Parts: sequence; C-alpha cells; structure tokens
Amino acid sequence: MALLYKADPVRGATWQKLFGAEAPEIDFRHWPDTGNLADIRYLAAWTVTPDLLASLPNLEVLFSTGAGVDQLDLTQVPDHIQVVRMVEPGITEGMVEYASFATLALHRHMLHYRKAQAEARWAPIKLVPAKDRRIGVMGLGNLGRAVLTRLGSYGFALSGWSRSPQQVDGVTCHAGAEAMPAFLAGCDILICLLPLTAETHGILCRKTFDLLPDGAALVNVGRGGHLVESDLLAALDAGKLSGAVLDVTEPEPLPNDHPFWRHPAILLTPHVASMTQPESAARVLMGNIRQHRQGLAMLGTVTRGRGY
Ligand code: NDP
Ligand code: OXD
Repeated sequence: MALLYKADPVRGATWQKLFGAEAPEIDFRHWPDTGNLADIRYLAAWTVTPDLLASLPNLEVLFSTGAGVDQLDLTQVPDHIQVVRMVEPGITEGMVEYASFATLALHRHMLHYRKAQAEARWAPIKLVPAKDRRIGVMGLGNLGRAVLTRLGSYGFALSGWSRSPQQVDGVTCHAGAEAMPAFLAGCDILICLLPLTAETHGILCRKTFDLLPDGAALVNVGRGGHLVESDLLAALDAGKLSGAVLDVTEPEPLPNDHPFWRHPAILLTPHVASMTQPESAARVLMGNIRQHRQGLAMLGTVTRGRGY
C-alpha cells in the first residue's frame, strides 16, 4: 500500500523523512520515483491531470496538499476516488495571524497612514474602539471560526455567514442567501473565507458592496475568483469602500500593469496568508490514511456535490 506525493519537492523531502520515522507502514513515494503504479492507493498533490489519474488503477483517495480544492477539476476525478482537503493546525494558525493583521491594519487606518507617510503628511484619524467596529466573516468553516475566535479577543463586534446555520460563541451567525443583506449591513470590515465554488464565484461584487455600510473595508483571503475586480475598483474610487487587503487574485501572479499593484487603498500580498506546515500536515495525512485503512472517516473529506 503506497502513497504517491507529487507537489512541492522541498516539502516532499520533509514528508518522506517523517513518514519513514513515524509511519513506516505507509510506503511513501516521492514523484517521479513512483515504483509500480499499481501499488498506489493514495495520492497527495496540489493539482492532478487526467493522465496521472488514469495511470493509477488502484487509487482510493486524492489528498489536496492545500486547504482548498478549487484548483482540482473534480469532474475529472472518478467518483469512486475520495477527495480530501488539508485541515491542519499550521494552516489555521497562519490564517488567524494574517486575518488579525489585516483586520487591525484596516481598523487602525494603516492604508491612510501609509499614504500620508509617502506624502510626508501628519494626518491623525480619531481612534474607533474595537467594540464599535463590526467585523463579519463569510465562511464559518475551519478557518472562519478560528479567525473569529481570535478577533473576539480584541473585543470587536463579530458576525458570520455560512450556507447552513452554524453557531459560534460570541458571534451573530447568519445563514443562506436570504440572510446576506442583514449580515452585510453589519460589517464595517468584511473578511472572505469562503471556498471557491460555482455558488461563491464572483460573490464579492457590486451588489454585495452596495449592501455594506458606507466606508466599509474588505479582506479577501479566499480566492481571487470570489472578487469582481472592476466592481472593487469602482467601489473604492467612489468611496463606497475605504480599503481592501487582498491576498488572492485571479490570475496569480497579477500582470505587472494591473491596477491593484499601485492602488493607494489596496494592500496586496502574494497568496501568503497561510501555508501548509510540513510537520503538522504530515501528521494529519498519516492520521487520515490510518483512519481510511480502518474504514473510518477522514478529516477534511470533500462533499463532491457541494464542491468543498
Ligand atoms: P471550510 O470548508 O471548512 O468552510 C467553508 C465555509 O464556507 C463553511 O462555513 C460553508 O458553509 C461556507 N460556504 C460554502 N459555500 C457557501 C455559500 N454558497 N454560501 C455561504 N457560505 C458558504 O473551509 P476552510 O475554512 O478550511 O477554508 C476556506 C477557504 O479558505 C478555502 O477553500 C481556501 O479557498 C481559502 N484558503 C486560503 C488560504 C490563503 O493562503 N489565502 C489558505 C487556506 C485556505 P457551511 O458551514 O454551511 O458548510
Ligand atoms: C490553500 C491555500 O488552499 O494555500 O491551502 O490557499
């Protein structure tokens, strides 16, 4: 029974060592050293091609090496293969840090001060207490919940929005499309932590921005495909939105002449909000393979019909 790893080679070398030491019963194979392809039951990859899948006749589970699975064309993955995304503490902690940083930067007017400094202007803005700043998170999954819990420690007023009803301590939760206007009306800072699916594609658009309070700000840490870029630029230029922190774009990287690079109200980072951490992720993968060998549920199993 073998696991084939085909992704970042540096992480692969770390995982090979860890599997050798902690899960010797799992035959870890690092692409391109595949050995006999018929032995491979598990594949860990960021993306796959139909040819690769077709070459693995006994594949049972495809593990995404990241938290999202939108980079995989699930229609190309045969139905009998389970798809599992990465749910591991390293990704969660990275996202909690980044979302805290972005929220605090917007809350404390750092985009304004960045511009003022560049212009040698001393331009203080009145401080808003955290309890009077309303933060809303779209997506109450593994990451959205963890982010809200940490933001709660600063005293912000918190709300969240998901597809099905959820409960998170200290957070006003909304669910479904019909609850979206009420949710958005209470977000001074809106954080997108949704998976990219057919339903969520383009969700950060003019209609959404219009439902936010005037001067609200946006943090997009989901996927570039969530955002309608021209609608964001129009909302910033009209003053409807006051700023945006964007970690994800479509495409990645952005072309050099893209307006986001130089927009004074946009803080752009190159998809670094969070990263799979090799050690903690390897242990989650080992745990999942052991669960699967025993016929038990795995952490992060994707529901194909929902796309996440
Ligand atoms: P989860 O699958 O755990 O959570 C997804 C949440 O989104 C759930 O609450 C779900 O609702 C909600 N949701 C899904 N579709 C809809 C919809 N149509 N309307 C309303 N809510 C919806 O995902 P994670 O928290 O683990 O990750 C979220 C995303 O973060 C990833 O898919 C990835 O795109 C992004 N990410 C970005 C990183 C970066 O570095 N920028 C790093 C890691 C992840 P329900 O609870 O009802 O199921
Ligand atoms: C992920 C990501 O999905 O890095 O893990 O965005």
